[in-house]
Amino acid sequence: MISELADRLDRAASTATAIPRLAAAARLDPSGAYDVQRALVERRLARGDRLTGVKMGLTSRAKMAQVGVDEVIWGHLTDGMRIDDGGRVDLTRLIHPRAEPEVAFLLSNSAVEAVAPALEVIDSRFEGFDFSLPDVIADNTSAAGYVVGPWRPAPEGLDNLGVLLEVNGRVVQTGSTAAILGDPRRAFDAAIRLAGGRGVELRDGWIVLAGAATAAVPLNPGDHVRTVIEKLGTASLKVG
Ligand code: OOG
Ligand code: MG
Repeated sequence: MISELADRLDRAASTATAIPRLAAAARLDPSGAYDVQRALVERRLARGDRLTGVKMGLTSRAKMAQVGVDEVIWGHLTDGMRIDDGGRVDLTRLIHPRAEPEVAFLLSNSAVEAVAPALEVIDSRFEGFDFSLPDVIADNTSAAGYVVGPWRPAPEGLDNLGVLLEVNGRVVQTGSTAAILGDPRRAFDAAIRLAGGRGVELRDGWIVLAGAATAAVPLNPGDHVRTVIEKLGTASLKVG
């Protein structure tokens, strides 16, 4: 059953076709949903993708409220999801993508080596971007792409930095890194703990996305999306 559910999600992502929710009918609990997520990611790895890190999700109230799920979740990142800073997102390969501002951590010796402003592109494989907790876990927490801006050593306080999300030069969301579990470093610690609890040891060179500080915004053709994070700088993408 795990494998059949992973196949359904894998097909939805690779054909950019939304599917109905699947967790309730399959009686998936969060733990079973992480098994599906693992099987889904393994299909990507079998096609040549490499793991590049993990992402935390629903670490802020703004995100929990937007999707109606209020538990912290995590997913896998692979190199196939990487978008260069300033690079292009191909809308034809996605269903109903959204972008959100993130803080990225670079891992070395189980600790934070550097931080960067980042954008995540999320694209739920479920119709209407509508899901339960086990659905979104099984769907690799809607992961679809990520952009990392310039790395820098972590500044002293990371816990109250202003966050802007701009589309075509207009500010569409504002927030603070304080929205991320009070301090994005807590999301980093949670990533090590939660992934570790499922047998995934974070490796040197991996990145951790802390989870968005604001709600996500839909991507439209021609959009230029940029996040500006106080003290960290900017990361951007273009929608092609
Ligand atoms: C789930 C993924 C949440 C975040 O940063 O909170 C997430 C979703 O919103 O579809 O990536
Ligand atoms: Mg995110």
